[in-house]
Amino acid sequence: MDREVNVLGRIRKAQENTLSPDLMAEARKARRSFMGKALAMGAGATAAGVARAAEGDPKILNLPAHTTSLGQPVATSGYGMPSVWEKNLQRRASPGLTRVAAASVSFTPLQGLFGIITPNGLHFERHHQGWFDVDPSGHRLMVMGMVKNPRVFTMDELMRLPSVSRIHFIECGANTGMEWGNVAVPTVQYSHGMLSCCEYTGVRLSTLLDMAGADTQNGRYVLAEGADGSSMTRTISMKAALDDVMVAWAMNGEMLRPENGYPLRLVVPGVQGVSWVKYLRRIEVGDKPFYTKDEVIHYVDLMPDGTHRMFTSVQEVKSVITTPSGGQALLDKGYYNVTGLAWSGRGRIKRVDVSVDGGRNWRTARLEGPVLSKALTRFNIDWIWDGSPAVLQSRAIDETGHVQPKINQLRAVRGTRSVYHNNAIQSWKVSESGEVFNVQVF
Ligand SMILES: Nc1nc2c(c(=O)[nH]1)N[C@H]1C(S)=C(S)[C@@H](COP(=O)(O)O)O[C@H]1N2
Ligand SMILES: [Mo]
Repeated sequence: MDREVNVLGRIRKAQENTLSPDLMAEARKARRSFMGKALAMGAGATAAGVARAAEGDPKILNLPAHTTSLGQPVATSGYGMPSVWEKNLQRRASPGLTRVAAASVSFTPLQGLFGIITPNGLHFERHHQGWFDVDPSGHRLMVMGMVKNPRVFTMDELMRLPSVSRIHFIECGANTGMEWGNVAVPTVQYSHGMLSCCEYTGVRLSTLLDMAGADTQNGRYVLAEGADGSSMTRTISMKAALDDVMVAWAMNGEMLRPENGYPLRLVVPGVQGVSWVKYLRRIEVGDKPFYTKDEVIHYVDLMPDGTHRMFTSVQEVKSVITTPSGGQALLDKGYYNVTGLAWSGRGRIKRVDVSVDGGRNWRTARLEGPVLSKALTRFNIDWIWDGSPAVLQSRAIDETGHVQPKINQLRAVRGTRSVYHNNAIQSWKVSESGEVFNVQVF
């Protein structure tokens, strides 16, 4: 009996790789002799014997354990985690991109996401000097400068105020920056992954400015400062501050993650990520831009005439195909759902066109709802791949009529010495083998 079971065990293992005719014959033989013995031993042994024999025979229904037994008990983990089968979907840092991991970036795996919302654990991270898990009981937000009544708020005081929830994208001004000169990175995670989109909950900055009696006539600028040692500081306009800027404590239904500014961050819809100050501790109203270190040196664009463009206040219309994208492989000819994301700091996405021949012909993609202002918009389009080489591109147009440019159109205006604010059309080449590569098409 032991011998029979061993034979069955070995065959079953082998079947995980191949089902050679030899092994099939051996399995049938082993099963016949095993069944005979089991019958001879009487009814008691039969059920177990048949079950074991079935495991060895591919023609008998072999039910997986999850259809025949009890599952895990509740609360195996108090905070739910993704399936073990999804463990390769991770934020990733680009090796060698920065010298210090505390002043670096981890990229969102856009190729593995669906819809428009970025799960909190996969939100990209950009720190100028590392992240902290700040104790909310000791955290304060000061509102001062050109205000009648300077105020200091605790978290409890802020969270009593009327709150709003809004879905917006956040994109680092350096997103796609490595692609400015040439093709630099292999996948959409590294080329476009300094991009996320969440539902934020918090109080409108205008509410706080109102409570402090801000001089919104002469105080045309607002400074936001973070509580990390680099005291990240950025100027925004009073116009934006009174419009849709939020002081947020929540992201996708839960408190902010420490990496993303817990317990408080500024949300500046449509504006580059650096203005979304994390660990927000101070708001100052002033009558001119503050010209802090973070705005005169960082995230500036060297223009063709040699001047530096500062205070880029809007992330221009942009899109990217996330599947198929660099590093992926098409398994066979035939139907594919080409999918991607489009966004604009100026408002809603109006239309996305997709080309499969490097920009000669364009078809209009389906926009999936909801199509929200200053949020990611998901697009899909049908494609039958005939097995020949193809170059996939997407081109977004926003409600203000701005059209996503080709890389050479962008270079014509911005020159060749920029890093930041690259919203050019992305090209993915599908080779005959089905492998997908990052390429530049002029
Ligand atoms: N306090 C503070 N705020 C900060 C930063 C920082 O280093 N410190 N980085 C900024 C930059 S450059 C970006 S792109 C965004 C990134 O936000 P995230 O880490 O939540 O993705 O935060 C911004 N706010
Ligand atoms: Mo950034």
